[in-house]
Amino acid sequence: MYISSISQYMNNRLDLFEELIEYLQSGIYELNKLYNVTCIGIYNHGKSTLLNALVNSLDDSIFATSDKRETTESKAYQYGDILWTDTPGLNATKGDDNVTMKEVRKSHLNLFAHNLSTGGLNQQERKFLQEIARIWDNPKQFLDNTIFVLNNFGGQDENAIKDVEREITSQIQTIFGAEAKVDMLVVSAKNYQKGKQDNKQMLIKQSNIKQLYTMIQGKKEQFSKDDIMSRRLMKKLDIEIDKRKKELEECESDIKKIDRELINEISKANNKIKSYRQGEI
Ligand SMILES: Nc1nc2c(ncn2[C@@H]2O[C@H](COP(=O)(O)OP(=O)(O)O)[C@@H](O)[C@H]2O)c(=O)[nH]1
Ligand SMILES: [Mg+2]
Repeated sequence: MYISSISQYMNNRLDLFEELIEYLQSGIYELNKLYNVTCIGIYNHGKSTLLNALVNSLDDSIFATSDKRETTESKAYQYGDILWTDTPGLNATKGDDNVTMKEVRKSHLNLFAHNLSTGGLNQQERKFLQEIARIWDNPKQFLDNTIFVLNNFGGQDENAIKDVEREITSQIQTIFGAEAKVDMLVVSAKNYQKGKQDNKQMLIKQSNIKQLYTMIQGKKEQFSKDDIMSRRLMKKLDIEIDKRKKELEECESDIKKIDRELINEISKANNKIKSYRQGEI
């Protein structure tokens, strides 16, 4: 009984270390993984078209676009050294929101696509941001890693654009705090695609897609500098190691218990032998 307990203890110990090694390996995988840019937003606000423009898919062939609800699952596509991910529209269904939330958790940078001609953020968009502000460990970090992309479908005039920008900034600050810094850019993905197809430099320039691309690259470089992922990983590792330590301490206390039981057994056996010698048995 004693020997088998010891071997069980050793096996437990080995299992724990194996788990820890697996965990470290998954961490290394995470560090090596591509920079992930995820596009989120309400259905039909131009998410897929925006991603097509960013990956130079001028005929919308990479990310499905349509007036129908087209994207019901996420789709990821590598272009350059970035993994671009399209998500289902917010609040099309509850399941879609969960898919999107999972993608946002994995992503390094979010593009929050919003159709400018609808005015400020609607209730569904605010609800999604409120949920993030409620459940995120560090909601400010979400904002640092998010660009609000206002899709200018209808060529709104400058004053109307300024009004919407102000309204959205104030809506975001209501949710994330008055000090919250909001990265925002007005773009026209369709104009970019048209400009590229017809070689119209003015359309390309005014579409702001290149500025958005530069902003994304800037965020990416900042990310490598800060090495957020490795800091996140170190924090996770600390927690994991603490957990393992606790489990090992429990094993140790089990071993001590077995020790005490063994000593007890030995002294019982000793007493029996003594009694035997004294002719009591
Ligand atoms: N005029 C115009 N239409 C756009 C623009 N971006 C998207 N659309 C159209 O809006 C509709 C929805 O776009 P889509 O990218 O599928 O939106 P998603 O549901 O958010 O992915 C499609 O018919 C697009 O052609 C744009 O910049 N300008
Ligand atoms: Mg779509």
